[in-house]
Amino acid sequence: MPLTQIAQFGVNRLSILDENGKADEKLLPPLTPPQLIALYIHMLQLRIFDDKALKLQRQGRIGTYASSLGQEACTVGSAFALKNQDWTFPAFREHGVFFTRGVEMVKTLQYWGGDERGSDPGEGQNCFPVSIPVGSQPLHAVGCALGMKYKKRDAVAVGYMGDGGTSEGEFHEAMNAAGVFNAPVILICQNNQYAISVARKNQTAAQTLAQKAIAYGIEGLQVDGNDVLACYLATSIAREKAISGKGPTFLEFETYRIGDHTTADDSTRYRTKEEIAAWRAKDPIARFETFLLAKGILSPSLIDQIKQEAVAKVEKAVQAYETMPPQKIEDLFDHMYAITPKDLAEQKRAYVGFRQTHGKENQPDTIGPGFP
Ligand SMILES: Cc1ncc(C[n+]2csc(CCOP(=O)(O)OP(=O)(O)O)c2C)c(N)n1
Repeated sequence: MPLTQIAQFGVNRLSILDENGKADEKLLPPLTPPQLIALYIHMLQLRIFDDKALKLQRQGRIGTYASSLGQEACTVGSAFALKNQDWTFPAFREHGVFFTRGVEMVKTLQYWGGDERGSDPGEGQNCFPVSIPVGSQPLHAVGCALGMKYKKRDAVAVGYMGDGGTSEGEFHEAMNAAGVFNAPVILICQNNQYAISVARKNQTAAQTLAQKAIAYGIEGLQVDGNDVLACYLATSIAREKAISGKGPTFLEFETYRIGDHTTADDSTRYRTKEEIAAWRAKDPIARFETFLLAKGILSPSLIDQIKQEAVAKVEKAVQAYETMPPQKIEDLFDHMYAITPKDLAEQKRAYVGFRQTHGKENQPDTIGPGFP
């Protein structure tokens, strides 16, 4: 029996804007100047929000926080390609998805401040809350996509994860189910090169993460994750494909986490200054700004105005967060399920009973924003 090659595969990479902000004109997505400016505004607002959130954490005004510094193009670009009826399933570094889809910034502050109400995105927002278990989001997204397919909805589901998420069993179950059942789903991996201190090369022996799709019979594409136009275009094409019944796509957005994993991490223990500097030079906002300036879509005075407005918006969200009436402790039990299961109802009854028996002196009625 001869050894015969029976299949051949390749992995493509999409990049539109280079590191100097020069675009491959043939690949430019059909976005109008106001849409391009909106993309820029979203990225800048996210960066300013991140900066403020880190300071709030250091001052004890929110809890642990996961920064998305350097990854703005991934979340903003992909979310900008979605429609209101689509569903998103974020991990914990996707604040940009919430903001771009119109969820108020105060919700993200509440979430990281330990206020359960921050997990409710508000009326009409098809955004699932943060899901902390690594790699859980793809399964949630595939399940939702299959539900929508069954109900013949004109919508897609998008599940986000990090590079570490692609090593979890759930990721592989989700990819398999997505392929077999032709789910209208887009799975997006923000490959920011590290899962806390585990470097990408110690995470998997695969040459790319995009190629993981091949094994499941679905399309995988690597995208320059610091190029907002590429992130937008790849997601738009994947969306069209899913909506027209042509199935799922797995997108690897190759990017870099400039900050620490969270405010509880010290990345100087496992990364070099040189590596961070090399990625800073690929900054997604700077290159897009250069592109927009060269096209005459942005001007220095407009940039100043956008910055000022972004700072004001973030400050307003902080004020709303810090002046909000505190949540009732009982609320913790109320927002998890549409119909409260028996054991959770029992926990709530036990808690309320405990407070009645032991008095209120050592038991606060409410949880305020921030941490004591
Ligand atoms: C199932 C599970 N195991 C471990 C953790 C602890 N943990 C939190 S974040 C993280 C690393 C995640 O890395 P990655 O998926 O690459 O996402 P990134 O933080 O880089 O955005 C780990 C191991 C967790 N949250 N869930």
